[in-house]
Amino acid sequence: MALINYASREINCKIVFYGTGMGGKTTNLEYIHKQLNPSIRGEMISLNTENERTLFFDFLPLDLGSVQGFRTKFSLYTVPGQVEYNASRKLILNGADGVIFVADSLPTAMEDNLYSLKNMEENLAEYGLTLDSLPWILQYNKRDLPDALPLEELDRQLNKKGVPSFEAVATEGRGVFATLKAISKDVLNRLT
Ligand SMILES: Nc1nc2c(ncn2[C@@H]2O[C@H](COP(=O)(O)OP(=O)(O)OP(=O)(O)O)[C@@H](O)[C@H]2O)c(=O)[nH]1
Ligand SMILES: [Mg+2]
Repeated sequence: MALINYASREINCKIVFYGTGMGGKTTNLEYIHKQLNPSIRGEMISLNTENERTLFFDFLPLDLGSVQGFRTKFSLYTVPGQVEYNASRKLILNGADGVIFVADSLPTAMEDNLYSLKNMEENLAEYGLTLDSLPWILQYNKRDLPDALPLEELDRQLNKKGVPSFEAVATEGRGVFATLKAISKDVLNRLT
């Protein structure tokens, strides 16, 4: 749940980038960090393995300024996608106000996408949440690759709930802010 402090008129929201290993979650965050003015964003913290895979999480704080008289802050987190780091994924999902599920568009990643989505559902269930009770959206990443699956196929397999979905090329920043804006709007709408 978002933390709303009426005394200091502050709102804190937590957005989590979830999805399979190597799908592009950290790349999304790096792009956001690179593009935003330092007056809006804080420092990005990444805890990596020696080969640049996320070990525990990435974290990027944003200060969006005043929204309807409340100073509005977002904390962006990525989970480690590698299967063996589920304890971390579960911990990071705790208290999430919204999730961007980053799916890898490659045919060879479909099984991993499905596994990760199921894993997210299981981890949410541990907190008494479901895919219907939490705002979440899909990002189909790596659209630049020639063998990327058609959108209809990704939708058919991953979007049984019919949530909003966005195409992206995180390495070039394509679709990154569209995805972030969509989930932010969703999360803020739930508060009002
Ligand atoms: N071609 C292409 N490569 C991408 C894209 N987005 C990310 N990558 C590459 O995919 C690899 C993995 O990206 P990461 O952002 O580290 O993936 P991750 O989801 O954070 O992976 P974990 O931390 O292991 O969960 C990197 O080599 C990226 O450069 C994209 O849109 N297109
Ligand atoms: Mg990562």
